[in-house]
Amino acid sequence: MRPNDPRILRHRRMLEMRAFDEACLEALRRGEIHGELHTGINQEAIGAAMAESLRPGDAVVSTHRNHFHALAKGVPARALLAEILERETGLCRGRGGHMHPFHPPTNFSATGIVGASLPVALGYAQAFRLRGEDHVAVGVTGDGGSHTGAFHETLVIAGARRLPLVVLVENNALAISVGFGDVSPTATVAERAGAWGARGMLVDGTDVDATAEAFAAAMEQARGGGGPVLLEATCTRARGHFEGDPDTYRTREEKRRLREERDPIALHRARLLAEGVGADALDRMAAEVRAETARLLEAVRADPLPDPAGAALYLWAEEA
Ligand SMILES: Cc1ncc(C[n+]2csc(CCOP(=O)(O)OP(=O)(O)O)c2C)c(N)n1
Repeated sequence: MRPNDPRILRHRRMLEMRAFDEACLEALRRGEIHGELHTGINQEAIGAAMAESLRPGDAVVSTHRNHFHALAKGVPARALLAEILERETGLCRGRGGHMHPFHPPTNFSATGIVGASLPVALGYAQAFRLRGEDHVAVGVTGDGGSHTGAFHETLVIAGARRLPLVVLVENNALAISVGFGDVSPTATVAERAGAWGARGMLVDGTDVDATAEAFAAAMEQARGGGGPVLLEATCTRARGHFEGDPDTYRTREEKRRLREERDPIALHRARLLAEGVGADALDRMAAEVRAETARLLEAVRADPLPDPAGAALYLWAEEA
């Protein structure tokens, strides 16, 4: 197994993302995270695929389920985890928490307001155009967000101006408890793209190889001046909408089936094994990633919490 083999790197990235969210779950259980936590478990293939085609100057604006997109954009894992654990060493000094990580050096941000990531990404795309830069803005949303007015307004402007924007829809078929099929007028989100003069693409977001290829093609088109792309990646959500969601709108059997049949890491592992990669080598890599993430969590735990006396800091921009 060559560690620089792109197939192995993809696999490792997925393992790192899952281990990251498992570390968040552990921290939540120990009372180290307050407020809501939305994990991306079972959606790792999309984040890992994004990481390959994003460049430093590109922008990513994500959602409440943002950890993997941040890691894909190159946001430092330590400062991200520290933000989630509300530490002074976090991206926003512990004031933003898991739904509001901001990292200007990598042009990464997120919002907990459904659909609101997209106009912000549009703003990045317009700025890149005005400055004559060949960067691409990626706005991420879930399928629920694809029904919002902001989604439509963003694509109207991006289509009319041929802006360098990729709208990435992570379609896990649920918006909290609402099934995609119960509320969507179309069978897919991607097929709506023509209405905005965008290219529509649909990919199986549990297949990391196919998703990496699709995301690369979307980025290439947007970067090359070909106008916006609406890329829909289908996937499944293994856990409740947030930690604490009783998740009674799905049967146990259905959840078991999703975990067993649509886990992107298990699917990719099976493909690598079939291609001749050794099981031992993959197990070693998984153990290594788990150990690295455990060390990361330990390090973040030792970081200080914000001083309550500073609660009113950073609320207003200072005059220059
Ligand atoms: C404007 C707005 N309306 C409602 C909510 C409450 N809310 C949070 S997440 C969510 C569902 C989002 O579903 P989807 O976009 O499919 O993303 P997923 O959670 O499946 O990743 C809702 C309704 C919100 N955060 N913002």
